Amino acid sequence: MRQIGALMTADTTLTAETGDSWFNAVRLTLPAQARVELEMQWGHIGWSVPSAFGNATGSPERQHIVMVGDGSFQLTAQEVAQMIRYELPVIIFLINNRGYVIEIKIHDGPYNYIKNWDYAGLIDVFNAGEGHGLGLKAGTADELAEAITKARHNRRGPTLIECSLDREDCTDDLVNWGREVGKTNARPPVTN
Ligand SMILES: Cc1ncc(C[n+]2csc(CCOP(=O)(O)OP(=O)(O)O)c2C)c(N)n1
Ligand SMILES: [Mg+2]
Repeated sequence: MRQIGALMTADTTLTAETGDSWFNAVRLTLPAQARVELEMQWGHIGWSVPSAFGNATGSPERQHIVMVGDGSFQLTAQEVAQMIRYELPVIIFLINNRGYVIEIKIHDGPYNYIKNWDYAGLIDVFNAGEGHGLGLKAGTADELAEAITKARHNRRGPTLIECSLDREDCTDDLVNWGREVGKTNARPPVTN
């Protein structure tokens, strides 16, 4: 988050997906005029990538950044192909923590552990030999810094940086919020 925060300028728009990306994004200290798009009201997953695509089409003068979890990404992954088609230099931080971590913190169960994908590898599938999308992997802070430098130079298409995180490596805000939501959900139904 320190490295993503350092990318934020007056000309940056960050779109943060439902999941721990929410809690991380709201803790950023932002420069004036920087924009952050969150969709906390409905919280439907899969929103961030197509939303950033539309936003990048409408305001190409801004640098668009996305933070999206692995689970959310699987719903609308194909929209990255649109960014390739329209040569939009969106930087996508794909937070791969191997599952629906926000849901694990509310109510755990086997349905929270999804099939892993080669998210960075997907970009070449979408390029199909003729696009300028870039897929990179980062497992350490140094690898992330290197990937961000490459992303900033890739101006003719999106760059997806797959960031590998431990499942337990989430914000304390998520842990506390999840505990409270879990308690509320567990209330017995009111009977008359
Ligand atoms: C359309 C839709 N389906 C299911 C949900 C329930 N849901 C909320 S968050 C979430 C998982 C998000 O996982 P991920 O994107 O990997 O985020 P993280 O692991 O960072 O929490 C799910 C399934 C939802 N909000 N919207
Ligand atoms: Mg996840």
